[in-house]
Amino acid sequence: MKRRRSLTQRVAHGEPAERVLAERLALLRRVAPREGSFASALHDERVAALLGIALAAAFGICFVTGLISHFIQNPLRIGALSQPTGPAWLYRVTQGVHVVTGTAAIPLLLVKLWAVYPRLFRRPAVTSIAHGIERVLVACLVGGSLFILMTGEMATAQWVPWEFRFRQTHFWTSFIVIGALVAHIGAKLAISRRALRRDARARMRTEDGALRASRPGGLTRRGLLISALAGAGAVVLTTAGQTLRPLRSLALLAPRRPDAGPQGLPVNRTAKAAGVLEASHAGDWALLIDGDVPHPVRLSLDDLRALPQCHVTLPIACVEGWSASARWTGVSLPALLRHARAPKQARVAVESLERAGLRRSTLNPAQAADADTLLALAIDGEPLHPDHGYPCRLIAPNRPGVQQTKWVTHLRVQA
Ligand SMILES: Nc1nc2c(c(=O)[nH]1)N[C@H]1C(S)=C(S)[C@@H](COP(=O)(O)O)O[C@H]1N2
Ligand SMILES: [Mo]
Repeated sequence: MKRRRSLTQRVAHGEPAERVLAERLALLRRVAPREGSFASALHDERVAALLGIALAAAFGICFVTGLISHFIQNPLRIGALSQPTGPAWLYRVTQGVHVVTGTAAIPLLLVKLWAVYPRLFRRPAVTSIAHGIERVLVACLVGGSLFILMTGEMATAQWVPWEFRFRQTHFWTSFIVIGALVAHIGAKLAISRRALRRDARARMRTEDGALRASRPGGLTRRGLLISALAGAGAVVLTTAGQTLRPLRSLALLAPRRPDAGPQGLPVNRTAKAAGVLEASHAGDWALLIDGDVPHPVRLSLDDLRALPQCHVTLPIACVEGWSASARWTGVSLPALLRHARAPKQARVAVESLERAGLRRSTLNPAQAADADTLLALAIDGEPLHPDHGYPCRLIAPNRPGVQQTKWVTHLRVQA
């Protein structure tokens, strides 16, 4: 039997290279998959449309809650308008919902991509300029969604092997994704409507017309849709426990349970890891209040304990999506500022003993003036555990956890 020659051998034997290549391309074209090669009835417009509706809802909620969370953390300063300090629970809710809906979108997106991937093989790939633009937008939508959901998940698990700044990248990519999503919905509206209506009619005619499986006994379209939604529901149930205490025992997928930690509260960074264990327990620890004040003050821990104590119930709400409420006792910040005769409407930089990492955060004038903003000394009447910020930590309404500075030692007033 004659052995088949390789392309290079044939060319070396004098065959024209164009002919050899053209033959090979023709062969590839014959064996390459095309849209029609995927016989499953599950790769279907109605399935794609219904999954699209579920995904658009998840993405929409995730985007809006993400924006609110972003502007709570990074307030827009418009004239004299200051970010409101309430409602106290707002960031907890927006960030909790943001992380849960983003996570639930993952199974929906994967099933949707599986349902539509045969369209990658539709030929011709591009039929007009408008169609070309639509394809590019779909590529942005798919790439952006996969990127934003995967890196978001990794960030909640504190697995950050990249160099870029997560929050900015996450924020800007979300506009690309939502922009491409809106354009995609616009482009597919007519087809989806038709698919949804057509099926309703077909179902009236034949009992099982719309529910047909690709193979007898195989997965039906309804089965696929129910599985995708059940997958998303299972993700919600097994992550929401990181912020909803009653569901905490189900929080299998969540990196945190809201009650696991000293004093019944999770710890993001321990005193040891922050390198402050010694300094926070030193006898000469003091709180310094200075900056733009006529009367800088230095208070020992006993001085702080001797001041009137307030009690507030406020959550620690981490950007990673977990949150937990606690009853805090300490000195209210406006009272401390009055002690130093700080001007009204001042911003206050709150600085930690920690030298690297999250060593300071800033209170805007409204937050600094809010009586519920405390330098907390105790949780549930017990002195703060070293990992929760002993001897004192900031706790203020409607702030992301990263801004609730622990091991505070210095308040710098900025008029
Ligand atoms: N000085 C300092 N304060 C900090 C942190 C930190 O690493 N260093 N972590 C912050 C983050 S990200 C969160 S979510 C909360 C967690 O508070 P907890 O450990 O008392 O629950 O503390 C915040 N305060
Ligand atoms: Mo956090």
